[in-house]
Amino acid sequence: MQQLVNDQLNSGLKPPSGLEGLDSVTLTRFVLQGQRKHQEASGDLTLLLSAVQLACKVTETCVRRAGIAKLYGLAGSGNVQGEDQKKLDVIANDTFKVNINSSEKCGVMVSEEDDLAIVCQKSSIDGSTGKYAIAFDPLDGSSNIDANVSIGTIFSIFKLNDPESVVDPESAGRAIMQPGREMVAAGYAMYGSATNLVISVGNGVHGFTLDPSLGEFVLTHPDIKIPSRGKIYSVNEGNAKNWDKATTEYIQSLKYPEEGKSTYSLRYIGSMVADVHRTLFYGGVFIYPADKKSPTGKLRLLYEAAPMAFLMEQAGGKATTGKENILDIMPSSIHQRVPVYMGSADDVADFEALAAKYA
Ligand code: AHM
Ligand code: MG
Repeated sequence: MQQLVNDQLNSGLKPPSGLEGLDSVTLTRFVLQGQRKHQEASGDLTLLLSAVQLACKVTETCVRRAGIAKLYGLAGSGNVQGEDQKKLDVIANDTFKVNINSSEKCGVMVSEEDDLAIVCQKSSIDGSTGKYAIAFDPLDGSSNIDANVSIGTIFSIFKLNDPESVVDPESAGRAIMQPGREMVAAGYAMYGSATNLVISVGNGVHGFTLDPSLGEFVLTHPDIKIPSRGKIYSVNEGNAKNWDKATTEYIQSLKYPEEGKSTYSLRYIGSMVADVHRTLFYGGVFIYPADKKSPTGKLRLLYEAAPMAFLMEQAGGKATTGKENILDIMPSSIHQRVPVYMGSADDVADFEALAAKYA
């Protein structure tokens, strides 16, 4: 073993041939190495991402033990959206809030589960406010929890323009309301058959898988690129009677294509994280439209639509509301909902052409 370590050191830290598997790129190493390339970087984003990473690991442990520890079912409270909160929703929310707050690198938090924006604790060293803001959905797809279907966490991180102006929930909310294009990092964790953490800090999209034996996220999918066209569409088709003309005609065109073209397959899990994850890897479109019952759609801009749009664009895909690029929207409230059409660039472009026709 000592010889192996010596060989590794002597070869400039490259693992000896045949032993490359020993050289896992962990998320921590990946982020630290990325930060070292920026001389001016203070390491604050690295520390914040490390808090997010830890919260994902704690949440995944709770998800895996949920059946045994009796964590399925309702917590007996409702959230800001008027939805029942599951026990795991509440645990995940507390986990993310506590870990992010303790990092002292974040001035503002917005959670799907909390009505108001949260002002984070100031630095215990110099009393300054953390320079980042984070919006997160701690446990997305919670209607799937009890059936043991994949669920996840989604987050977006922004830089605060004026951290010291954050004094109360109102100023905190104003400070985080920035267009998605201003995001410095976005990602999601998926608690599925394996746990993945897919992240972008604006230099492509990189996928990590939790190695349960190490307790570390290991780089397994560097530089993910979405195919320019796919063969799958993903939408809750049960709402079809309430769709607008562009959505109806678009889905019809996938099911009844012109002569010589193949039909698309339908896949819909009902967990955005899982549906978007599959779309990133296989291509196609994920859609949650506005409809007659939900005129602005269901998914929330700051912690669902925008971070996933950021990842899509970083992977070479597109994301639109049908009227505008999701990353260009200036939020008007922290829990704002928007229609979502995202995925392979050519597929989304086909929908945009129909949206323009009916505009
Ligand atoms: P949630 O944040 O309350 O879990 O709701 C968001 C979820 C998304 O994960 C998913 O894409 C969508 O709701 C599914 O909604 P529906 O059941 O209406 O198809
Ligand atoms: Mg959600």
